[in-house]
Amino acid sequence: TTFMQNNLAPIPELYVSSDSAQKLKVEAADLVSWDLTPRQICDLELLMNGGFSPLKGFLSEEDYDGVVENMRLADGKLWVMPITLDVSEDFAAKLEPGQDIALRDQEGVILATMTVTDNWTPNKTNEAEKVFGADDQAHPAVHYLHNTAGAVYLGGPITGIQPPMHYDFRARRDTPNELRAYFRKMGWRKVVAFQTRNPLHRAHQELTFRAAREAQANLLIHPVVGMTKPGDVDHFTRVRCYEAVLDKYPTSTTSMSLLPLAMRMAGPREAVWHGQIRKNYGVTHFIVGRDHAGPGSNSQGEDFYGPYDAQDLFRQHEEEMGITMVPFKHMVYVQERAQYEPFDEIEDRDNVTILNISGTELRRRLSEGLEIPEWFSFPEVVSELRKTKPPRAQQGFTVFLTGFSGSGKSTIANAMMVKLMEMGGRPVTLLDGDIVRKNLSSELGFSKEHRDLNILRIGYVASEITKNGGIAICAPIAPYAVTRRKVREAVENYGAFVEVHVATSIEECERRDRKGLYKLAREGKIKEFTGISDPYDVPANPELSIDTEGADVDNCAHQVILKLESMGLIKG
Ligand code: PPS
Repeated sequence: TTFMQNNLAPIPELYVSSDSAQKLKVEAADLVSWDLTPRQICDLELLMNGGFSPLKGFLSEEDYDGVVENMRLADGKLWVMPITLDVSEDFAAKLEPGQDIALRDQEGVILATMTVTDNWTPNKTNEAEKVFGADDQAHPAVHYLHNTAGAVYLGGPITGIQPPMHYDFRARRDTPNELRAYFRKMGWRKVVAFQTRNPLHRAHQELTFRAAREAQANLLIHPVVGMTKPGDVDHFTRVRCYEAVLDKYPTSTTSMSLLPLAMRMAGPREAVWHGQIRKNYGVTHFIVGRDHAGPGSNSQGEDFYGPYDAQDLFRQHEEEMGITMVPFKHMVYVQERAQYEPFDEIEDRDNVTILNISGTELRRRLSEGLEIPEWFSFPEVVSELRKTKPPRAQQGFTVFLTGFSGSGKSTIANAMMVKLMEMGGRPVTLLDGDIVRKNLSSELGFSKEHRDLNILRIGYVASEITKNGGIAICAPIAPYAVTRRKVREAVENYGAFVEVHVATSIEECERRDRKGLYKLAREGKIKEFTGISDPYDVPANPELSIDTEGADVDNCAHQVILKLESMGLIKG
């Protein structure tokens, strides 16, 4: 099979001709419409452009049963992944058999119409067990199946109107027919594809180049940019990394194209699915590694699949798929020879130093700003990755001061802001209670509902500042613990949240009464006054609690700065 060459004739797509597309789009505006989820948009794109050939639409119930149980469509053709249009029960209930519906993207643009021939409630437990190996929600696709996917599946043929719009890396995106045309034009009769959802390092570059050389083929780096495993490096960063690595291959041997696939992390079935998709893209050879498209460990802490299950299942179906598997070679760096070698080909293993950095170790080094050696990766790749994961002392964070009116929050916040600006490096924004109430929340009063709205707005702004690498200092009363918790969660998506309780007692605040408000509150002239006639939940676990009585402002601000230093957020 290694002598296989590609058949580069065009593959059928599901789009109508451009003349009819305009007409169909107008007619489709009257149909009941379904707003596609991000995953469904990915699936639809590959259905329409032929990437999922031989599928002609979302699976019918009969095809679905065949795929789940035997990895075959009702007509006997190999297909391993259920490509289903999951919808809500309410939406499904209002459809007649055979009804046409419009499929819209998230902006409401009609991408396709679908004739709904099938409408059924799947057995999700069975699907999880048969397709993903276990009904265990530690598997991201099983989690998706139970928590995100609708209860009902619709099946039926698709009529494509237009592909989903992509504004990023347009020159790097190809349909199967565009890639086939490219291979034809370049005279590439044998092409090895490398599937990836991770940044490429030197070992990958070596193994892919070797795989191509051994198959006497050209190389296609074919990374997934649709949906990958939650927590992966974002595709914008990855594509910049891939572009840097592309320059390391001899010119005109290697190309790269982005695949808008929504991965399921289904291991063996996923590998076969990937192979069938690549075949549709005009590829002849496909690299399958150890634990290909593995989802990580299950809720018992064990791997979902055996390390070579994917290779085994692929090998069983290789002939039928018409694409040759190239088993991934485990490449390691041999220090004495200063080069990468396949581990199983090293004969003097005991006499040389073999170096390797695991994925976990790489993430640790990135997050702590430690050295990543040149033998491991390319400087351009490391520098891109460092930008997404700057060391803590360069990441954004939020300091959230909470306490009674007159407790000293604003004074401490102002002193801190100046100290942080003196240090430099990151922009600092002060979201003081008064500033916010003037600029963001001018229509709000002091009811529970209004206070919550006010704090959630502050939290949103602080989380955006944190996301973009700035420092947000917030200084509202924020009397409700539940609301403070929501702000913490919003911020912690992007960086550290440092809750500081300015713990001046209500008696001391009232004694100081700097704005004369406590007097008015006692007289009943201000209603719902925190600490007098309105509640304050004392923070249970703040990062820091400051006693302002007997300490000057400078010292209070310094306490916060020391805390930030001990958390690694600023350099001492
Ligand atoms: S909250 O609860 O977090 O939304 O409050 P905040 O936005 O920080 O606003 C508090 C400031 O508003 C003044 N003020 C009152 N505070 C508490 N309760 C009542 N009823 C009230 N009415 C007006 C008061 O000056 C607070 O300012 P600070 O800076 O905290 O002293």
